[in-house]
Amino acid sequence: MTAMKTQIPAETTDMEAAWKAFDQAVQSAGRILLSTHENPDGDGIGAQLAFCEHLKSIGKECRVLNCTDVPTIYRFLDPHGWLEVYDREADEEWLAGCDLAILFDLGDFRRLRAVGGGLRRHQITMASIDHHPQSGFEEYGGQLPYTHLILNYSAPSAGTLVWQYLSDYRSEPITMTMAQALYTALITDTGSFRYDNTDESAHLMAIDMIKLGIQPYKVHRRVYEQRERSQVRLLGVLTNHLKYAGDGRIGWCALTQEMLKDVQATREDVDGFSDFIRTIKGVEVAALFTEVDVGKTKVNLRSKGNLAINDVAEKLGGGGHPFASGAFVKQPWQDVVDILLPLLETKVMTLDNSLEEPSRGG
Ligand SMILES: [Mn+2]
Repeated sequence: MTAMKTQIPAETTDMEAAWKAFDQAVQSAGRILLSTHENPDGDGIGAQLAFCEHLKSIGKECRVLNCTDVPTIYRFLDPHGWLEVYDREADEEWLAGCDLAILFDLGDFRRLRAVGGGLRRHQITMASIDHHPQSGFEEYGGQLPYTHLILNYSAPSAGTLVWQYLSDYRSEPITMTMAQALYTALITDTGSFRYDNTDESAHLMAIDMIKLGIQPYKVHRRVYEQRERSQVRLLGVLTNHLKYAGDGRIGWCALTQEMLKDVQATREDVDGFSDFIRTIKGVEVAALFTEVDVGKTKVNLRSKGNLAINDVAEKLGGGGHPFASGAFVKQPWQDVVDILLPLLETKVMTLDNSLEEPSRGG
């Protein structure tokens, strides 16, 4: 359950050279696979779809294969049905013939699941475009398996990196559908410009997307005003079972399979709940435990920004951003709570009674 410690690679120092080499790899490839992490979010999906459209427009054979399906709220970004779930039997041959795989927003290599296995089996050349601390590459002897690494921890989203690439290397203008996908990547990863990763580049990108014709309110409505009733019912369960620890500086909740079933909710409905707990006054750290199956627990951690919590996620075999991280643990949720809460309590003890700052998501 403890993650093997490998050396955390430094971010790309010479971005210009890295993009140039990456572009050459793209230009010389015929068949390209795009993928992102399991349970993909708006950033991974938006980055993939914009890039896929770009590749198709320059005549590349390209498919988007993810190890798990896409949340329904992001379907509107994919009018052509490009997002596919990888099926080893049906897709193995196609994957084996790829010249390049481009991975977005991945963080942990293991989060490619079956797709990662396929890339490994066929030794496909890989490029990673990311803004997460890197982990999960122990199987590669502690070396990142990417031939091309575009890693910038301060990029607000992986979509931002894609925008930078397309702005510099695409000869045609970015299209409306690409802009809409990229804008979705940006707003979902910055909490609509609220998290501490929101910087000048985030707003400059938004301006560019608006100039390209997107209407921000329309995207926001599609992403944030399509809540399933099952999610609203589950929110009721969450608020009823919310607990506090560490003098109110920790807000936490465990959602069991039974609770989900009671309100006919799914795992997808849990999205954003840890961010919600973080918004509570006095709460510095939010922890959400979801029993995804018997003996399997998903942990989401959020921090208001005064305490890094990704080290705690790493202790559970996960990882992420300093203020937004998580882990998937093969233990009953009660055990995970028993392990994690004391760690968080020790952590919040180190805080003095002052600061209150905004925070980030990933
Ligand atoms: Mn991201």
